[in-house]
Amino acid sequence: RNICIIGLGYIGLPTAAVFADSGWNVVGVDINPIAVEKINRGEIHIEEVGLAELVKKVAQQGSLRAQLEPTYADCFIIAVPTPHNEDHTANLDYVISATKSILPYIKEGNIIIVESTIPPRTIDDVVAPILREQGWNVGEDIYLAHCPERVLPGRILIELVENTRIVGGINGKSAEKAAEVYRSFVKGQILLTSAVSAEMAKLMENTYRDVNIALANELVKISEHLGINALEVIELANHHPRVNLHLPGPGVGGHCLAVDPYFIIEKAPEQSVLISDARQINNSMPYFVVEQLKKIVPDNRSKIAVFGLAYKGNIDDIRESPAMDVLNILQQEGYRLGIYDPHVQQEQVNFKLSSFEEAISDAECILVLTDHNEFKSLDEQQIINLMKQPVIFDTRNYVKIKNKDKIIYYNYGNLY
Ligand code: SAJ
Repeated sequence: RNICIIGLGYIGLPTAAVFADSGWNVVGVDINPIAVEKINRGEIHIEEVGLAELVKKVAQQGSLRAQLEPTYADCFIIAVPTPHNEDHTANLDYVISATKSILPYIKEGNIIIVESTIPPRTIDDVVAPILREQGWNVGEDIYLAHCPERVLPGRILIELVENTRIVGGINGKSAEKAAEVYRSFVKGQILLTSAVSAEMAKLMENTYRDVNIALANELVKISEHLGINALEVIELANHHPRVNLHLPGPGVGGHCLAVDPYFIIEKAPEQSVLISDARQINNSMPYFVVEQLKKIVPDNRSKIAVFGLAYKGNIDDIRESPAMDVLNILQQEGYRLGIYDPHVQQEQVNFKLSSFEEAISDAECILVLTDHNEFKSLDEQQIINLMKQPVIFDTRNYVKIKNKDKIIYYNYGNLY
């Protein structure tokens, strides 16, 4: 059986490799000629655990081949990015052009699957009409479904196989046909539904997390105002069997949680009150962090050591990272900065990164913004020796301090 996968990025390439390893003859399509050449040589252009070995294997055995243009196949999978516009609305240009690119190759009986994250009703209102314009009776002559990806970077190859998969068809027959495709390798459950429910379920998973984090962040603001230890409150409340307050922090980053809720808001702005407020609360956290820091270090001629740029721990991804916002605000306030992130490379940013020692030298506060493993236990002797005053403000409640008598430690539990 032949499958053609459009988009060979973080989702498309692992998906293509897994299909190629499960008995399918796979053609991967990407507009990037460097990616195409590399994959055909059995190499990869992105980093993901286990992917290099798998791509090498399937490229060598000939079951995965990459090219710049689509070709005839039994099934087409669209896995292109959905960037967002300035006003946070979804930019569907890639999804639309990918759909149009396969039109000349579609034959009766083909299955077309969109994996890209899309606003609710996109399959019904945007993708299906493009196919209908070509004269296809969608759902009868050809089948159309949305099967959102929900894998976690670093565990993609495992989660692709083991996670539950949502398969949303434009009609029941389409869902059934698309589910058959995934049954070739998915060990998790396959849940059949409508396209619009699949679109909404994917977005709500990330929105659920975003709203819950906003609740925790709001608790921190309330507690700071009233003189309450927010972290203790979370600890206590979470002993209740049906309560799971999330972790507060400097804000919410990444290209999923900080982006996907807007795809719901754009379609139903008047109804999305809570979702929209949650976004605002999380977006306000970098300002809150700087306000608190100003109480600790009021003199803006001081040096601050900023620890962590990545949007979460142990990754190098700085997309939508709240740490970048904190950095900008601190710069506007006039503070001198030493910036340290052991996971981020100098080429990724247009300002200078420092070593641990450089960053803390002469600094009056270490501001922890990311929960990297390296920050759990810091070299306290160096902190005591090199800093102007040994103070830490830990927005993640992550650092463990041994010399409690020598180092002043603030987190969201003792802001008052
Ligand atoms: N964060 C908090 N407090 C928390 C949990 C997270 O402040 O209690 C912050 C993190 O620091 C980070 C942001 O939220 O800045 C997002 O991190 P995350 O680990 O929650 O999620 P992502 O964006 O790395 O991946 C999510 C996952 N979705 C869910 O867990 C529902 C993943 O399974 C999805 O595949 C991915 O989005 C996606 O591609 O949509």
